[in-house]
Order: sequence, then C-alpha cells, then structure tokens
Amino acid sequence: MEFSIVIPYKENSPKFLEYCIESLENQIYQKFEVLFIHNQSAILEDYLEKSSLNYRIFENTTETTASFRNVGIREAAGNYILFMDADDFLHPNALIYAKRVIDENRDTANVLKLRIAKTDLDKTSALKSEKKPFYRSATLDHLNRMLENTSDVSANERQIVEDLFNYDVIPHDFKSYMADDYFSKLSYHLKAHSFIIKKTFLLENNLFFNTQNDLYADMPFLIRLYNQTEEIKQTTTKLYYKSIHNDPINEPSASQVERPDRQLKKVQAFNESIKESTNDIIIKKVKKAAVNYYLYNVVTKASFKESFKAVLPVYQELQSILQVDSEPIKIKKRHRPEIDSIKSGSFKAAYFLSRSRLFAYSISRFIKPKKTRYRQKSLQKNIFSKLPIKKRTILYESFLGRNYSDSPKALFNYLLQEEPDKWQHVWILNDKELIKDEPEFQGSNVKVIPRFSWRYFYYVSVAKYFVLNMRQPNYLEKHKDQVILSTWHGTPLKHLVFDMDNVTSANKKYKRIFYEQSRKWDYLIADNKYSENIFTSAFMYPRENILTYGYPRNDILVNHTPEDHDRIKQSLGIPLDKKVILYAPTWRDDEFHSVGNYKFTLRLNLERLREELGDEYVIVLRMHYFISDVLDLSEYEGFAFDYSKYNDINDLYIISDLLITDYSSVFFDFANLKRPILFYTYDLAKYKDELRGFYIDVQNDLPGPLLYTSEEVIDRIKNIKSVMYEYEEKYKLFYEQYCSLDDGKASERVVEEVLKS
Ligand code: C2G
Repeated sequence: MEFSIVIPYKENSPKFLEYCIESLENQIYQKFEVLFIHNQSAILEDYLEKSSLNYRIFENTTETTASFRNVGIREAAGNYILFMDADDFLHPNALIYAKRVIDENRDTANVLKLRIAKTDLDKTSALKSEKKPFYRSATLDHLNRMLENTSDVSANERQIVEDLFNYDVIPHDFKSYMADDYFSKLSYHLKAHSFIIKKTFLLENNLFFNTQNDLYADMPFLIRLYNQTEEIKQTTTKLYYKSIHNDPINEPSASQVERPDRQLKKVQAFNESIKESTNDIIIKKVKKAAVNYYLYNVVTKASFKESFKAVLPVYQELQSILQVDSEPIKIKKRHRPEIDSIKSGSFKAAYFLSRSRLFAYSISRFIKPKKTRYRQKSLQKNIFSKLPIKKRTILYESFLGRNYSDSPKALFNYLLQEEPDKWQHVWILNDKELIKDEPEFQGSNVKVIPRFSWRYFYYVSVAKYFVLNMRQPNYLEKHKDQVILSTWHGTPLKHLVFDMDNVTSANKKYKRIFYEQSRKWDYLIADNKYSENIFTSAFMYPRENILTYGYPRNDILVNHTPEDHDRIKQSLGIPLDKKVILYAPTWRDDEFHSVGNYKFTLRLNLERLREELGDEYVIVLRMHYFISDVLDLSEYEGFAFDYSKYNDINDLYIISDLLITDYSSVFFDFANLKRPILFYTYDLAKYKDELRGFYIDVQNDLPGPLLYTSEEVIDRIKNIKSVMYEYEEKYKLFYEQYCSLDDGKASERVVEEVLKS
C-alpha cells in the first residue's frame, strides 16, 4: 500500500465530512487506506458505511488532534502518510500526482507537500459552479464516458474534462525547497495538513506530535521535521482544498474555537520549536516570528489588554525564547526597549511599555486625517456610549437609511398620532429630499440625520429606543439601558443566515457577525408564527424575545381608505382610469457588479405587455433596493413607470390591482389586500437548486401561478378572473397562515409591549 491518509475527526465539521470522503473516493489513484481517529464520534460510522473507501476507525480517549495523529502514524500500513483534516478535500489527481513524484525520486522523496487552495463550497461564482461537477465525478472512467456520450456534455464541461486529461498527460510540476526556505516560504502557517511523509522517515527520526500543546502541536513537529530533512517537494498545482468555515458559531474550524489561552499556547509552541531546533537559520526565524507575534497579536488583543497577570506567562515564554543563542534578529528601534525588558526579566517595565505603545497607536490613528470613521467609532465607544440615555428619544432606520418606509415608519406614525408630545423622534435618512413633502416631518420633535454622520454616532448611543428593519453596525457599543427593536423587513421565503449552506457573494464572517448583531436586539417582530419559527433557526434568535404580533408596516394595508387610493395614484402621476400592475422582483445572489452592488436584467417584455394590455393597464416597476441599475423606460412613457427609488412600497401596493413578483417577500404583505398575485419565475430552477433554496413549497403552496414567459404573464392577466377563481382555495389557506395577524393593530401591540413596559 502506498498511502495512509490520517484524518483526525472532532465532530465540529459534519457538513464538510461528506465532501472529504467523496473527494477520497474520487481519487484517480486508489491504492490507499484512510485512518479516521476520533473521540466518541457517533456519526463517523454512518458516513463511512456508505462509502467505498478502504478505511479503519480508531477511537482515542484523549481530546487532542496531536494524539489522534500519533495513533495514525503508528497504525499506518502505507509507505507514506498524508495528514489531512476532515473538513478538507483533495483534487482527484492529488494522489496520482504524489505517486508520480515519489516514483521519480525514490531516494530523496521523504517529505512532499500538496499545494493548498482555499475553497468555501460556494457554488455561485462561475468558476466554482463549473468546478463542482467536475470535482465530484472526476474518475477516469467517468470522464471517458462523458466524452463518449457527447450529447450530454456542454462545451464548457467538455473543456473542463479535456483540461483534466491534460493534467494527467502533462505531469504536474513541483518545486524543491531547502532548509532555509522552509520556514518562510513553505509553511507560513506551520500546519501539518497537506504534508505527505514517508513512514519510515517519521519513525527513524522519532517524529511524533507533542500532545501537551493541543492548539499548536503542528509547529514544533514541523520544525523538527525541517531539521531532519534536506528538502521538501511541493506541488506547483493546488491539489489540497482547505475549506473556509463560514459558520463559526455552529461549525467552527479549530482556529475559530474561542480559547482564552490561545496566545499563550502559540508562544509556548514557538518556545518548544526553538528548543527542538538545531538549525541556526530556523532558530533565528522562529525567534523573529515569536517577537512579531507578540508585538502584533498578543498585546493588541483584548484578552491581554487588561491585566499584567494575564500577560505574565507570555512574557516568561518569550524571555526563554529570546535567551536562546542565535544571530541577532532585527527589531524596530521603537520596539527595542520593550523586547529588551522582556529578555532581561523586567516584565513590569515591559508591560508598561506595551500599554504605552498601544495608547500611542490609538492616538496616532485618532488624529490622522481621513480616518473619520475610526474617530467616530472611537468617540462612540469611549465617550458617547457613556453619556446618560435620553429616555424620550426614539431613533428610526429603514433599509440602512435608504428610505422612509416599512415598520419603523408605521411605528413612528402611530406614535405621532397617539402620543404627539411625548417623544423626540430621530430618523436616519441619507437623502432629506425623500421626506421634504411629508407633513409628519414638519414638527420640532422630529429630526433627520444622515447615516454615519457625527450625529448618527451620537444618537445611536443616547437614544433610549432604536427601531430598525435591517442590522446595526457590529462595532457600535450598546448602552445597558438602551432597547433595540428589530422589525426585520419581510416574511422569509428564501433561506436566511444559519439556514443557508453557503453564504454567497458575502463575507465569510457573515454568520458570526449576524449572530453577534442580533444578540443586541431586545425584541424582534414576526409577522406570523411561520416567521417566528424561522427566526429561531435562521437567526438562532431566542423565541421569548420574538413579538409575533403581525407587521406594523401592514397596518396601513388594512386601514387605508378609497380616498387614500386615489390620492396616491394622483400624486404618482398615474391615470385614475387605468388599472395598475405592480412588478416587484427580488435580487439575485449571483448577479452583481461588485460586492453589494447588484444588477438586474428586465426579462418582462414591456413592448408586448403594452400591445396586449396597454388599453386597460399601466405597469409600475419596482426593483429591489439592492439593485443599482437604473431602468430606461423612455420608450414606454405613459405605460411603464419606474418607482424603484420611491420611499414606501406600501403606497404602490395600495394602488395596484395585481402584483407580479418572483421570490420576493413582497407577496406575503400584498396578500393582505386579497388581490391577484402572479409569480414570474423564469429562473426558478437555477434559483432554487443553485442558490439559496426556499422555506415553502413554491410549486404547490403559493397563492398564484408560476409563470415562465412574458406571453404566459400576458395571458394570465387577460384572464385574471379565472386565475382568482382557480386559486381561491390556495389564497385562502395562504392568507390564514401568513396574514391572519395583520388586523391593522400591530403597531399598537408593539408600542404597548416595547415602549410601555
Ligand atoms: N422590497 C421592495 N421592492 C422590491 C423588493 C423588495 O420594496 N422590488 C422591500 C419589501 O419591503 C420587501 C423587502 O424589501 O418585503 C425585502 O425584500 P425581499 O425581496 O424579500 O428580499 P431581501 O431583502 O433579501 O429580504 O425575511 C425577508 C428576507 O430578509 C428577504
């Protein structure tokens, strides 16, 4: 047997395990065994039972990855051991490539390394969606079949398959690294995964992992390995896929697990490494790395910021490192007194110097021009958040200050009406023009401030209540007496946060940040029981803080009058004698110009709609607030109106006789009006499978038909009465499930609970 793949398994990554196993099954070179070592994992057997792998499982009573790996070294039957993590995967060519390098270099191939690529299982970017099927099914047999059966293969897939063959025909290249390159070039992070090491070499040199340091045992292990080996052959092609964990709350990677002793353990690992090393160059490099780690990671981290006692053990380790003989290392002049104090054991002095260094650093950032946001944050944290709370002040924000709308608007209006003199209202709005004609902004007790202005940082600190429909910046310091009321902005249809497998086109820290932000909400409003259930899973939000009261924003849909209808229509310049179609689609995760800047291609044939429906109807187009493209409707003057930037979609609902949407939550609200809804879902297959997936069965449970072409849309509008008849029963059920709490009094209930308690 040529290879033993050693995989420690700690059950914090079940989602990835399946991919890991599959990538091993898909290896073109199959002469290997897999050793899984775990500590009471219930699910490992289940996963492996179904697999075709040649595997063995070992249960180990200790907790550490280090001792798991040592079991693997002892038990391995293969000539070479590949250290792998259970949340990573291999390219199908990984082992065949390694085998080739070994065969060509029998005498010198003691240590090999697969070059690492990072991947996040993200299926949405073009590259990854192409790679996925190729990666999953890439056995030679399968590839052959694919090429033979050309009708099943798209040009794109064909190219990928041919590329893969080329990989095989042309051997991958590799580079050899010598001892003095190891530390800096080869293994910056000093992790054992992706290394392939000859078993006899490990045993002869007594290379095992030290089990004392459960976080950083790899570092001294690799330093010892570097001492013993002449060269390491690393592939130039990326063959080892390291997964990015985007859910550090539920599925943290080892480095994401919170540990207060993390910094100490790391400095200990540096110390151990330096003691183990016989190579002068490596000693010097470890020393330099330890000093840099101390300067830029230890003292700047909050855990060590507070007490001398906490940082003392780190100083002691560092002292021992600094006292090891080596060529002198370069240290910046301003850091020298601090490092010298540590070396000589004057730890109190070192502590004082490190604190002063941090203080000087924050002052220098504060006074630097162009660092306004930093100054604002710092002022908010250190001064504003310590000011007394203004008990009668309420701050509102809707769609990040983009408009005056949604539940914050409804609650504001309710309070103006019911308690006109009691409150000071402050609205976060980026463009004052938006409200210049709104009478409710005339009073002296209503202020408007732009998001991220100095006043914003002041009011987010001192307002007793903060009512918002999206999320507040995570860095804002919250006063203990402050109350944050999150209204959220829709009944969920698309999977959200923790229910999403992949977070697409967004930050990989998204889930963790979302979690932290939502912990600061004192209340969260749900429109219905269904949303309440979803919020407990998708946001991991505590059920007891959810107010399942119906949506304040939907009060107006119940309470509006026919006069309101005509007044709005007139103010928007829409002919009173025409019926109105509202087209309000959502955004698409995979269509964007840049991060957060989405595009939309109008797939509704306005020309045909005007021809067929223009006598009776006009159409109002309402793009999602993420869409930055501007529609050019000049050709359709008098028939099509763009109200994408209009403040409040509720006004558009009220004047519309029917709604066309797709996967936007707008239909949950519009259904309150009991008017027809059509679903123009031309990209349903892609949206559902490739992107996020839905909470409800869109094929069966929607209150209107799914349509795929403009012609179908036209046809259904012409026969709208029969659509209503056909969907009568489904509409009723839908209304009961999602709209029944919207009785026009949600604002009142929320105010009673949040502002009167
Ligand atoms: N919206 C709008 N115009 C659109 C689409 C949406 O004004 N063309 C507003 C509506 O108030 C809607 C809200 O934005 O309820 C949320 O929009 P969705 O399309 O549902 O998408 P998203 O912003 O991703 O929110 O729980 C709801 C989810 O968070 C979805």
